[in-house]
Amino acid sequence: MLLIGDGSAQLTIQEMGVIIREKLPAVIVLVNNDGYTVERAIHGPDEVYNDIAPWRWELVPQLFGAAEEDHLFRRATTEAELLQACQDAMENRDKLVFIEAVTHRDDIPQLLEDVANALKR
Ligand SMILES: Cc1ncc(C[n+]2csc(CCOP(=O)(O)OP(=O)(O)O)c2C)c(N)n1
Ligand SMILES: [Mg+2]
Repeated sequence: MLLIGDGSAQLTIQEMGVIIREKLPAVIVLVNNDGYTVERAIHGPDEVYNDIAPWRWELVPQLFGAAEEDHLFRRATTEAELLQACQDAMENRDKLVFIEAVTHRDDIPQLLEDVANALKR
């Protein structure tokens, strides 16, 4: 089970090829918040260096060789869709399940906001 950001995933995505080659029944939850949100919170909320290319995540398992019947892709933009995607993952334990959880660009936890404000001070 992997929980990963969209920015981090763009640096490490080739490991999905290993997951597919080894037929690992992984569940990957990718938080798509359109870039380096933790960095935006710390410095440069609208600077281009915190932007990333918008990838077509639904195509990525195929790119790395996953057969149609061996993987499941779900995009969740609401809590209900995320819960459904998790349900689908539980019912497909033999497959690679790739969930794109879409959140707002600037949706951050209170703790991160507090830390960022302390750093700015
Ligand atoms: C190899 C490498 N490059 C750069 C960084 C600096 N860095 C730390 S967090 C981060 C952004 C992470 O973005 P994302 O994975 O999308 O997470 P988010 O904060 O958006 O949830 C970057 C670039 C790093 N830790 N490692
Ligand atoms: Mg991100």
